[in-house]
Amino acid sequence: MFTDQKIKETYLIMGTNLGDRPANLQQAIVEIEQNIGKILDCSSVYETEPWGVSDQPSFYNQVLKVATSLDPLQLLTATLAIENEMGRVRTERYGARIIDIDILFFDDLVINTDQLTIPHPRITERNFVLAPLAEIAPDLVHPVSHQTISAIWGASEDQLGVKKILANEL
Ligand code: PH2
Ligand code: MG
Ligand code: MG
Repeated sequence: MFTDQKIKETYLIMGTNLGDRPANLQQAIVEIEQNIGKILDCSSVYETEPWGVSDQPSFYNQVLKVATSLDPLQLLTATLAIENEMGRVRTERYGARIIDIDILFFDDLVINTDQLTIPHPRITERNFVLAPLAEIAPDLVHPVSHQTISAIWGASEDQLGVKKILANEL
């Protein structure tokens, strides 16, 4: 009944650019609620220009705030299991995928191991992360740079486009 397993707040980003992108996000949300924890908040869906490898379809990206009792490695394992279960096949780095689920933050923890880097090391370079994250967590303080997300988003030098998709367009 009582456990000392504290509930943590984690921010995840989902990305998809193959198949039925809205359906892929919906399925991932169901899997996350079943396997990771309660979704406390979610951003709008954004259609975003592909970062890293430009010759591929545009992405749909969405950020979730999730309450979880998993530890960081268990969370990583759970996200990879959902990706596999949804049929993700890994080809080239930054290439097209049915679903990608990345850990952005885990409370204010800082981890640097071979398996896992938290906060995600490329948040600051990516409008496709910053736009949805700033929508739901503008005042969140990055535990390494100590800047708020809205300040980081305001200073972003990424040129790639991000467009909020209205609910009736999904
Ligand atoms: N994910 C990548 C590489 N490039 N570009 C966009 N717009 N959105 C993504 O989710 C994305 C990307 C690797 O994970
Ligand atoms: Mg990724
Ligand atoms: Mg990933």
